[in-house]
Amino acid sequence: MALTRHTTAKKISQPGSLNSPATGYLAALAGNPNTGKSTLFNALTGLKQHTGNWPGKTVVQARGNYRHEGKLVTLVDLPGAYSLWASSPEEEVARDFICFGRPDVTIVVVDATCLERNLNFVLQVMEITPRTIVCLNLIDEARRRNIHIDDQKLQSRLGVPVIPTAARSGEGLNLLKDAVNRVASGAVRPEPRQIRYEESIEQAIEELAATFVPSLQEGINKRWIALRLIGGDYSVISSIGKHLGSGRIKGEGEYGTGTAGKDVFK
Ligand SMILES: Nc1nc2c(ncn2[C@@H]2O[C@H](COP(=O)(O)OP(=O)(O)OP(=O)(O)O)[C@@H](O)[C@H]2O)c(=O)[nH]1
Ligand SMILES: [Mg+2]
Repeated sequence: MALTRHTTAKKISQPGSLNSPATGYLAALAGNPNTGKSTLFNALTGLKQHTGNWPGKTVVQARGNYRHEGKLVTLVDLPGAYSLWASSPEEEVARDFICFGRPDVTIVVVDATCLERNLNFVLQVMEITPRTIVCLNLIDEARRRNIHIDDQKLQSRLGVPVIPTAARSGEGLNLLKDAVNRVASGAVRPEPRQIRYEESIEQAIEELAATFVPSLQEGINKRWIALRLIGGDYSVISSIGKHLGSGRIKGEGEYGTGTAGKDVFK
């Protein structure tokens, strides 16, 4: 029986739906709008997909799966976002999934015809998770326009796998699936190039991160959380509350909806 939009929306909205499937790998597809994420999603998952809304949002979520070398991979097609500052519902969904959904791999789909503009987003994702793969999509269009990209050099500069693809024709998809399995299984451990900020900021990050409660320290990338807080992005506190059940910041009142009653800071 085909899943209807109604039944799947209910299914996706269950608490905990952000988390990894019980078996297999969870992979997120992220990137700027119009880079071919949904084309890639459709090419990889075929008809094995369902859609619904993200809990509490009117933003559409699409999930699907495929098998590669015996492994089931669940793929989540995230809404297009220019940054992870969470300045729109789409960006908030993308940021929260990458940060709190604990994907085994985040595939950042970039447009090979305007790489430079897309790299900003890549760097932001690499700040959250080392389990990042860059999918250099629309490589056919880049070729047509005589744009040559040295993907090996890009890979060594970024420190994460870079896979050229043309999602519309299927070019490169097998290599992409190989890379997903390798990064998800830990056979390949990317070492993304990290942005190092000026010393005073680095020190503030260290001091702030050391004050987080232990449960937060284990759960997510505390450097990234500290950076967001230093930048004045308190929406991240609300997201911690929603996804990790810890929504309060001492002396600042309630920010999140978490019920565990733990503070973010010690
Ligand atoms: N030539 C070429 N066109 C592609 C490729 N991948 C996607 N496209 C086209 O690019 C356009 C955008 O593709 P989408 O898959 O909708 O992009 P998206 O990233 O999901 O867009 P948003 O959901 O709006 O963020 C469509 O017209 C696709 O057919 C590719 O590899 N080569
Ligand atoms: Mg799309």
